[in-house]
Amino acid sequence: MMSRFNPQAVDTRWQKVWEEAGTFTADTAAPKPKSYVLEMFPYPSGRIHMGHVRNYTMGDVLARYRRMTGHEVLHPMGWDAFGMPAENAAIEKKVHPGEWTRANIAAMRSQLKRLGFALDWTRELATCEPEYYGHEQALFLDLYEAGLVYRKESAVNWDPVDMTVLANEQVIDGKGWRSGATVERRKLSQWFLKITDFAEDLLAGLDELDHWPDKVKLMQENWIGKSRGLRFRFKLSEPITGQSQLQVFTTRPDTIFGASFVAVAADHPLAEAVAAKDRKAAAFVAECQAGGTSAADIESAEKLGFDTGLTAAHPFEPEWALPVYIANFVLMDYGTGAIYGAPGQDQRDLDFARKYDLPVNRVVAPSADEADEAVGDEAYTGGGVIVNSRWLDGLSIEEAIATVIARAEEEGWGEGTTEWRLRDWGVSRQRYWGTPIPIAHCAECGPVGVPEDQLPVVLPEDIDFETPGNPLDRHPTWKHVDCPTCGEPAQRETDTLDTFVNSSWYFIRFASQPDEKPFDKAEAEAWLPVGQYIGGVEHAILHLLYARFWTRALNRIGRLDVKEPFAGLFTQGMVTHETYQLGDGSWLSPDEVRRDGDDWVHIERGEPVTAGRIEKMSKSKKNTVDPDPIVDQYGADAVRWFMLSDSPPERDLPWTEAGIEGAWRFIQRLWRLVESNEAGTGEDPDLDRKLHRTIAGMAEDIEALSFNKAVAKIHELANAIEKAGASASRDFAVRTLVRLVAPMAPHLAEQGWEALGETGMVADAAWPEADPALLVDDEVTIAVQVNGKLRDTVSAAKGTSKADLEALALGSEKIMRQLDGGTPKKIIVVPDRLVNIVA
Ligand code: ANZ
Ligand code: ZN
Repeated sequence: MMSRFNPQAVDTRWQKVWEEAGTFTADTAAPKPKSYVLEMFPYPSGRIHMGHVRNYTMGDVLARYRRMTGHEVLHPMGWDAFGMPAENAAIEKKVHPGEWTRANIAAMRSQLKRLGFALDWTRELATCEPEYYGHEQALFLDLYEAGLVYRKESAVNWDPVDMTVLANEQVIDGKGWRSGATVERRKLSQWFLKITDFAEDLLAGLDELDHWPDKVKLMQENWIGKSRGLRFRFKLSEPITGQSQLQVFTTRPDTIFGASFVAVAADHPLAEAVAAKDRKAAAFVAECQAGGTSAADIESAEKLGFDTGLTAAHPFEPEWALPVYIANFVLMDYGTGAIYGAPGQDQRDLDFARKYDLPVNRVVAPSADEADEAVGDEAYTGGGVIVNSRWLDGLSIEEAIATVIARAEEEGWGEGTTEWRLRDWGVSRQRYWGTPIPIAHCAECGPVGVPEDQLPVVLPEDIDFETPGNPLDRHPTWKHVDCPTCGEPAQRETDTLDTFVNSSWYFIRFASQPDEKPFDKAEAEAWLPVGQYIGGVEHAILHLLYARFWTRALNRIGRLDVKEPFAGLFTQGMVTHETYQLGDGSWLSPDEVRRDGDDWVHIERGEPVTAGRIEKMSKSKKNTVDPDPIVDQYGADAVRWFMLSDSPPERDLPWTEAGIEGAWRFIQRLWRLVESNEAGTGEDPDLDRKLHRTIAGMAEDIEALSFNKAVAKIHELANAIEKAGASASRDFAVRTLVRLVAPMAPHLAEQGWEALGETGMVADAAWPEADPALLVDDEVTIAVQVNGKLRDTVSAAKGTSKADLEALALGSEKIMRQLDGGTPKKIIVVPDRLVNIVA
């Protein structure tokens, strides 16, 4: 009797079987090749979304496939559980961040479990638990001891109403996102990690990451930002605070004859000295210091300057006195915090020059003929030759750069240098829900690391969010401790670590999780590096860079031999959905609208709805689809199948009702094939060939993460099986099909494996082997000639006998027409190649 595949019963059944058998528990001691498959762990925001489902399905297919190909697989899952949303929930909903986070984790864990992912849940971790962050504190202290952690003053965005430091993204148009107060720039003593120590190595290491997308490597390269250039000193018209020179940095010394002004950052000592004597200058500096600290804020702001009245003498033309400005677009912490502007060749300098009526000279042109062309509103930033530059004229940009650097070094007023865009990583956060920084501040001893036997420094639970500011700072008792060194009263550090620290080493803790230390070296190295890491491209820069740094830092202090954490990286596309809007512009969710012919209407109100662009699913546009009801209705396998089938994994996947229904119907079709299978006899060579090609092709596709191609091959194979009559080949093909779909549709596969009377679980079965003999093309094309001229081709099985080939050739209509009833004089046959008829 035929029955429908019933995922509601089947899914939970097999999930329980896998769990009870510990099928996906990774065994470090297993004598098999190891494979570490990891997807970026989620932030426990409350519910999983389709983006998670897609990401984790891809990793799951690879993990299950690797198991079937004889690997011991580590495929863990955990929670990136510290961060601001929990604190916001605490303020808005009056629930403790820990309670909110743990409830979300529980909800999301059960959502993930319903999808049947082959995860090793015994290694689950949440970064907000002392069992995790205590080890992080120990690692932080190790790095402190090794000189890779230090403290320095640094500017932060300060919200004077909420009395808190804001992240750059919390500053909107210069105002605090919650309070609306104008944000101030304040200096605070903060903790930094010396990522710049590794700049060269982080850059060089990219070359060896053959299994990373080029675009991600390029983004990392740009972020690290290695620039070669010249540092040199201008002589000032009068000394200021004892300094008669001003040092600038340029990457384009070839433009030196185009210099028309000099500018310093608002926090530059020269600016401060001028401001001390001049009220207007002081007001300008204060204005620059208001507003956000992010590079993007600075980049987009209007270019403003203040003329200090000082001038700087041009190094080659001392009589040229260049005005010295304080400018809002010059950053203090890059290069020397001072520049010269060459408006003909730099857009920012041009905007500035036009605004303050400074000379604009062209010193680079596409060719020497264009030397006199005026510069309009656009600076010329392209290549070409140097013009209007005395003895540099006619040189290429590169030659001119080298020439100027050589002269500066010879004459002693400058040096060729390398500057890095990469800054040390500021990890101090003035918030509660994060890893406490394990330091005590003592009046006598300064900052002292908390001794290992006093770790973890646990976050206090009894905190209050009613009053503004950092709850750790305001806590009545928590921060008061005795100095670990001298025993005098001291104060705990009340800053917590950036959550990116949590995600910089979680993959190591997954690999090895002893109680007494962060990880065991040998055990961790049995798994590391992660063979395949999968996640969103939004983490292409910071998370990956920090994890690469952290791994190198551990390597430097001898804790690990590996340097690169992720051997393979894949960034998947997003799940998208059409958007819907009412006439007033308000967004509607997909379940509030229905189709009406070619139009859309609001289900309850009947109002017309405009269907808009297909965009990434997001709460703000209400175009999300919750996975839970979809799993209820269609089952895990259909959802997984749809996530894999319709688009290449690196592209966006538009969610459609038709798509998920199609996947569901195909799952049912596969089930019918299994259910109706009968043991036949005899061979079906065509089906055998199709099967073995599918086996080989799918292995390649899965290894290349081309899941949509693998799915397409399953479709073809299913078609071929459906068409074939009963035979031993067909029976074998159905059994093999079940193994082939096991990574993608694991519940159906287990149920089918059992229904076919196979033993054990399909999850433990071996990936089928392709027979090489059946992979070669065994149809050959035979050329048929008449008197040496090609008249037709026929196809035949390889190895067809001479007599059969002769008959085939003579049977061709074209040849019969050629012969026109005559009898051939002679027929020459070259097996597998040609038949030549002499007429
Ligand atoms: C003169 C010049 C002429 C420049 C020209 C550029 C183009 P990258 O390549 O990113 O390293 N600069 C240097 N220090 C700065 C600071 N602290 N804040 C803002 N801008 C700064 O950028 C180096 C270039 O950025 C330098 O080269 C300098 O302007 C500017 F046609 O010098 B250039
Ligand atoms: Zn002390």
